[in-house]
Amino acid sequence: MTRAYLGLGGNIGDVRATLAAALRRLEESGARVAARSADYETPPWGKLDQPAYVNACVAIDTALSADELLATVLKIEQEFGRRRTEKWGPRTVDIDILTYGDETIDRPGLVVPHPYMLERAFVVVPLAEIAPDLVVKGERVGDVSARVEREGIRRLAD
Ligand code: PH2
Ligand code: MG
Ligand code: MG
Repeated sequence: MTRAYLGLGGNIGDVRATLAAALRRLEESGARVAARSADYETPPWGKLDQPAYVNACVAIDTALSADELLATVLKIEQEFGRRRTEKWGPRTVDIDILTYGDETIDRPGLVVPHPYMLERAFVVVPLAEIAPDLVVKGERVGDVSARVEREGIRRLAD
């Protein structure tokens, strides 16, 4: 079993319902969700003229290999209507593999740890809620979260 952390987000449709349904699908596909952050409303990053996002992070335990996990999350994105058009553009659901055990993977299509995860408040803030002591690239997630610019990020009630 491998512990992996995933970042989820979206900004089209009823994102909170989509995230919940996507996590149920993930559990049917060989991943147990061990911890889930709250949902957070976050300002769009990268491309500003798009709606606010809802983001969350989960810890999963899985026997899937990293490649199998990637194939699974891409399939779930498709099932929930993800259409890849413009980079950083709006989407129904995006599921990113942030870490996979303590593996370092770098090949086309899969880079783990996710290269920008520690720079993005919409990842670090929810991740710190479930894994403050996780160390990524030598940095403790809770420490990174404490210093990250979090203006406009709002934790949503259940
Ligand atoms: N994802 C992006 C681009 N911009 N902004 C926020 N707030 N949240 C995201 O998940 C996000 C984004 C591309 O993956
Ligand atoms: Mg993403
Ligand atoms: Mg993605």
